[in-house]
Amino acid sequence: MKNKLHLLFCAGLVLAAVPLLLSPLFPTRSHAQSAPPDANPTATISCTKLPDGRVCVTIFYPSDTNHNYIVEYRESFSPGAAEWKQLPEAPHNRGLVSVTNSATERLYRIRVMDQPQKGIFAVLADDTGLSPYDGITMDPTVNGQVAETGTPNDLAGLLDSTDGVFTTLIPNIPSRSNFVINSNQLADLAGGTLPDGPHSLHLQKYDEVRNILWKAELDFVLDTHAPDTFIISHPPNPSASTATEFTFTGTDDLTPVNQLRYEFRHSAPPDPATTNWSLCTSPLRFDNLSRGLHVFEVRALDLAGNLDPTPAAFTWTIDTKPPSITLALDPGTTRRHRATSPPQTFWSG
Ligand SMILES: [Ca+2]
Ligand SMILES: [Ca+2]
Repeated sequence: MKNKLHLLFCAGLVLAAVPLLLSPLFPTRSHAQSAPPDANPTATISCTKLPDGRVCVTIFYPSDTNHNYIVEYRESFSPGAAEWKQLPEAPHNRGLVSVTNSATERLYRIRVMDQPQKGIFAVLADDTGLSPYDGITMDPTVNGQVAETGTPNDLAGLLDSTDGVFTTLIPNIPSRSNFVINSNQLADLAGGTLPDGPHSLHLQKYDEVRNILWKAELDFVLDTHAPDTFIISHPPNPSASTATEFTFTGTDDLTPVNQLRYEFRHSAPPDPATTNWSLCTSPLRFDNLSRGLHVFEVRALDLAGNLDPTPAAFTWTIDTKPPSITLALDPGTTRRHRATSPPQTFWSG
């Protein structure tokens, strides 16, 4: 399910995301502060249901640097029933924010700020795999942004803990700048290697007396291990049928079996046009196959986009001729004869 909705709303843009239903928009009174008169933010919101039942909400908003935008949400549609909270993943002019959650309803809004949004922000540089917004990735590289005024000071990080000792990642980072935290730095934070699985990266930016100025948190799931693929059923070999069906499955370290995807390749040499990989599901049926040699390969694909490097394969030959029969001739003598239709009597002197 994927919906895209647009709303033009002076200064304060309110977006409503209702997972599993159409996403209605509820323009409400603007909560905008003193926005410039030419500020008419236009945004789109889309909801995508993930295989595990969660909903990925993606909001595209302006990325111009002449205005400062802030994306906020609250958990209830009822006015005053819940506080607006800022989406920390949404730097003021990044233009895109995506959040994945199990909330049944959420109301989003975009506001134009009259002051630059301050803070530090972090997102995955390349959220690989089925969804570029689900936080499941084979590449843990983090892109970040510092947006504040003041003197440069250290940016420090801590992985998978909130009460440990933060390690300086970037000394004296400028007060308005972008930064990258690569996999080696993350591995250092992890104490040697960054294992597959869920992680929380906590970032802190300090002032000149080492007080914490800003915090940011980025949750992601690292998956660098490819799944395995298994063919469960296949045609006999040789086969007399030009139609057949395969069933197959796979296993992965992190992606549940029912969320694995599969690609297949079927080739019947010497036809090279049939050797592209295509997405498929099990069971997979083939009809009107030609006589001769066939090769079927299937490989699993996990949610992070890792492909099984050793696809499961099955080779078989289709022979549509009736089976040969043996005719008894003279006592003690047999001759092989390939039957035709209808069978003919064969005599030999
Ligand atoms: Ca992903
Ligand atoms: Ca995996």
